[in-house]
Amino acid sequence: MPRGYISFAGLTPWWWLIMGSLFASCEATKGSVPRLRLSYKDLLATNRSVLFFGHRGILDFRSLYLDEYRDRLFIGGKDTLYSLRLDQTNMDAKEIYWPSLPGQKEECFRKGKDPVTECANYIRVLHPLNRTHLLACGTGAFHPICAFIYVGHRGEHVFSLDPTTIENGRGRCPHEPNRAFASTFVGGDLYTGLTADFLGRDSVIFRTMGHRSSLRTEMDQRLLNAPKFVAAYLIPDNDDWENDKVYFFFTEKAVESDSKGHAIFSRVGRICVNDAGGQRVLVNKWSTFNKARLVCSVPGPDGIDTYFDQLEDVFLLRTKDGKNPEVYALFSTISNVFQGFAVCVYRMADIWEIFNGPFAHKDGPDHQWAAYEGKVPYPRPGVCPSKTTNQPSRQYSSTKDYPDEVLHFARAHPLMSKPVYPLHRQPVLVKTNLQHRLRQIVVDRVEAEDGQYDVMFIGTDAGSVLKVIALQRGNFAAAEEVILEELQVFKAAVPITEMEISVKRQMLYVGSRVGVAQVKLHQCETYGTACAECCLARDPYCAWDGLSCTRYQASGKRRFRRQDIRNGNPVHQCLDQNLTVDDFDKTAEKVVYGTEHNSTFLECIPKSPQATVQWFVHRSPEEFRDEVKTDERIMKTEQGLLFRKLFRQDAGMYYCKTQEHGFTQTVTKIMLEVIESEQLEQVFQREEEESPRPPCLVPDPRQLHGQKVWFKDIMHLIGYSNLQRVEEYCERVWCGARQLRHKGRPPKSKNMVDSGRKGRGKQQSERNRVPRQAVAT
Ligand SMILES: *[C@@H]1O[C@H](CO)[C@@H](O)[C@H](O)[C@H]1NC(C)=O
Ligand SMILES: *[C@@H]1O[C@H](CO)[C@@H](O)[C@H](O)[C@H]1NC(C)=O
Ligand SMILES: *[C@@H]1O[C@H](CO)[C@@H](O)[C@H](O)[C@H]1NC(C)=O
Ligand SMILES: *[C@H]1O[C@H](CO)[C@@H](O)[C@H](O)[C@H]1NC(C)=O
Repeated sequence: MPRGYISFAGLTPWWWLIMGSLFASCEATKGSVPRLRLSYKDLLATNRSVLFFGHRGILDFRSLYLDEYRDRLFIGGKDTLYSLRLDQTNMDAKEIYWPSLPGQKEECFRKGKDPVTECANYIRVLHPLNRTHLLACGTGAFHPICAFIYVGHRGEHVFSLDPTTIENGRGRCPHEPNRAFASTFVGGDLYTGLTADFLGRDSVIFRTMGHRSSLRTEMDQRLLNAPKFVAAYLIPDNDDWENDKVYFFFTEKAVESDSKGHAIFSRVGRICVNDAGGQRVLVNKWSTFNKARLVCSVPGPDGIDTYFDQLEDVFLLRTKDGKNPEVYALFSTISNVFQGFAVCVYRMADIWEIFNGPFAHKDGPDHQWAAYEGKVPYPRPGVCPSKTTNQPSRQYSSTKDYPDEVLHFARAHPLMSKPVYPLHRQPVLVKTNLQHRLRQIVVDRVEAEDGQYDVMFIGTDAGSVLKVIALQRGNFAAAEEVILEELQVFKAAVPITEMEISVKRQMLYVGSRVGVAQVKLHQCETYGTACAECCLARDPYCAWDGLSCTRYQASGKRRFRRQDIRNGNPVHQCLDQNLTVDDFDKTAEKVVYGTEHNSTFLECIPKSPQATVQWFVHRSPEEFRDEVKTDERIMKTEQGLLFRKLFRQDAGMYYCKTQEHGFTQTVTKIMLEVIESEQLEQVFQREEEESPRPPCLVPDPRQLHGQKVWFKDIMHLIGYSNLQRVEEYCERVWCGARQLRHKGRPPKSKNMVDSGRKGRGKQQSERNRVPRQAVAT
């Protein structure tokens, strides 16, 4: 219990007690449960997400390119490419059908590959080529091909492939539909890290296409050792373009690891854009390639660190001035013992420092790895030819001028001695024992009332996206995570393989095998209609504007804005507002019928899983409202109140009230009617005696009033619209009852409320499966 609580409690005024308990609950809250969970249906119903599944049944999505200049989204799937307009609600999807070259499918099959899942043209590379064209490459049924796609100028919506531009794509696109690779297009050149051959053995970083000479890494395990490429970016060192470098992020087998096993380490590697290879040594090979280890670890209780060594995804958070971007990296553990994920943030300045530091060196097979302490030749390997290296005394204007000594040294010392540590030397986010794996990350830096927050969107392998912030309190304390939302973007639990963010449009683009979703980064009104709800959400995008929860604009007009990301304390923020939306009379009322001695369920799902739920009952006008006493018979569950056996005295008005950080709210009001067993018997008997027609026929609803309670109740529960179900239900209960009664046993029935609800739910989900926007052509 926090100290504050006790001192408050020492002072007896009641309001001190209340304040104290509010702070206590505030501090005790753990952020590991999402504050808001939105289902697939919720997202579609509120227009939070729009889905695209392609025109051919299955998209088999592989790649996307978000074109903010043209307001278009380009999508690569199996044998198809799509262009979607983002500036219109009907996205007007245009399609290009681009199968593999004639004969390739058959050859692929002949070589033992799977005809359904491998022998097709999976489009995996999409880059802007120039003002009118894109570069697209596909696996071409294990025979990679590239082509130029005409997409027109801004404002036009044209989309076509010129078949005369199709050429061999080897070294630019993997052969396999799923093998990891990374590429980036810089100044007319394509930089690609991949395995470039049919057998998947030639791991290489290539430069192809442009005016610069084609280069590759040597086939040498010291350079790349069974790498898995994750990302590639151009990140300039400074304003001098001659120093521009392309960075590759990957994992590989670690040569320098002490452990005898096959340790996997994560790396950042880089090359100079103006590398031209060597003249006599390293001809047509990279002469400036260096790499360093990326460390992401947490200290364990026994002093042994836990390392997250497998890189899952990398996001480059660019700053407004373009300098010093931050590298957000999502890692997983390799351990068989437990599954863990972590996000570490690296500053480019720290990465540069490591590349300026000592090289790793090993004298021979029996020696240890250590920092190289001898004289490093000039120009230092890894330094790009520039004004600095091109002095009158020593003219190195190209890597072709570099002395052989430099190139020999570079070839033997690609690895830096020191690893790169993350900001604060620890992850900003650690997740263990999750039900699902984390796959993708994008980050948005958001201005809020009390500072700047990096909102992380993390894609899982269960079709969902987590929206998370990490609150850093001091440089060395572990960050506190707050999961703001969990969005079930795809109905099926499919892995999310691609994510892009558009800050301009405030949208997230999420790709999985089945399709692509456009999801709004925020929808503030979802948090509720009270100041306290908005505040508790702790969403940096949202603030209370005096009337509702809306998008927070830092630079907006000086209006009355309430927001408290750091503490999420509504007491401070909303003191003059109602902290209690507890109007028992205003809450909409539902009626639930239960049968005596049967089980019944009153549903109440709080908006926030972090809220506590209380149930109250008002049994008769003479009695007071009481808290429901739970026991073996009446149980509180996460979804509501369960009566395992209903008594007639349970009838009454039930109120479900939630409480979170001092904010209370009546969520649901349910009138529970208990159908007594004698009543039921009578109905059955009357049916049998009076009615010559089959009683299960659904009568005209207008005749129901005051007549047969039994039918009326069912109709009420299931809804008049679903006559088929009424009949089914009726058939089951009534006919079953009659048979059983002949055998002298009471009829059996399921909970009536339940069967009605399920029927409706299913129908709705069918309807929602393909939203109208998604099928637009
Ligand atoms: C969602 O969008 C459609 C079409 O733009 C619109 O008709 C509908 O009212 C929207 N629904 C909500 C809940 O905003
Ligand atoms: C873009 O590249 C294509 C293919 O090389 C070429 O045909 C086209 O003219 C170029 N467009 C512009 C605007 O340079
Ligand atoms: C607070 O709630 C009361 C009763 O529900 C209502 O009369 C009052 O107008 C509310 N005040 C504000 C500021 O919303
Ligand atoms: C509910 O269950 C009780 C006993 O389990 C039974 O006597 C009664 O007929 C059931 N009611 C209905 C509607 O099936």
